[in-house]
Amino acid sequence: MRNKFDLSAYLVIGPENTGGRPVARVIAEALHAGFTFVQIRAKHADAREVIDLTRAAADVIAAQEKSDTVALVINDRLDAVLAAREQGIKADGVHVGQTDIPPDVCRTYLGRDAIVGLSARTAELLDYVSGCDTACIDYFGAGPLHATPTKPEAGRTATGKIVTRSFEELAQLHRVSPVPVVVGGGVKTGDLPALKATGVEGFFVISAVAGAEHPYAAAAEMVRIWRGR
Ligand code: TZP
Ligand code: MG
Repeated sequence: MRNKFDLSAYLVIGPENTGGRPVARVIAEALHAGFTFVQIRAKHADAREVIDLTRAAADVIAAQEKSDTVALVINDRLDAVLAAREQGIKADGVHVGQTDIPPDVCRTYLGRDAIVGLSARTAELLDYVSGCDTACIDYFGAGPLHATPTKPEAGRTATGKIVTRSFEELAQLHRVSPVPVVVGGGVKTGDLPALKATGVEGFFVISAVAGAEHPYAAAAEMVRIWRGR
C-alpha cells in the first residue's frame, strides 16, 4: 500500500463527526463518490471502539473492491493499528501528530509497507518541512487552511493565536516538501480550485463530508472539482 496510496480526496472521520449516522455508512458514501483515503479519528473512543470502527471501515472498502487502492489509517493510535492487524483487519497505517508516538517508532512496529503520515509542525512550517527527516514518513498533513470548529486548536501558536495557511504558502510547501502533502482545516468546495493550483497532492476534510446533509453528494462535488471535471 505504501507505494500506491492516493491522498487526493482524504476523509477524516469519527463518531463525533457524523451527526449520529453510522460512520461506516458515511465512509461508504464518500468512497462511492470517489474519495481515495480514509483516516479513523475517534478522539473520545476507547481502543475497542476504534478497532470496531476500523473493522467496519475496512469492510466497506473491501465491499467496494478498493482494498488495494483506498488506504485506511488510524489517527494517533499505534496500539489500535497493531491490535486491528492482529485481528486480521486490513489497517494500512497510522497518522500521528507532533506530540504523538514518534513516526520512526510507528515505522518500527508497523513495518516497511505501512503508511505513516505526520501532521507538520505549525511554527516555521516551511523550514520544518524542508529540513525534516522524512525517511520514515509517507506524507505530511498540513493546515489549517481556515480556522475550524471541528478542531479549534488547529494552527494555534504558543501565544494562542491561530495561524492559517495562505495558498502561496501551500504552493511553497509543495515545492519544498520531500513527501506528498495533504491540506485540511475548514476546507470547503469553494477552496478546491485554488488549493489544487498550489500543487499539493490532496485535501482532507471532516465536516464538509461527514457533517453534510447528503455526504455522497457533498463528496462527489468535491471529487469532481478536484479532478477538474
Ligand atoms: N487537523 C487539522 S484541522 C482538522 C484536523 C483533523 C480538522 C478538519 O476538520 P474540518 O471539519 O474539515 O475543518
Ligand atoms: Mg494526534
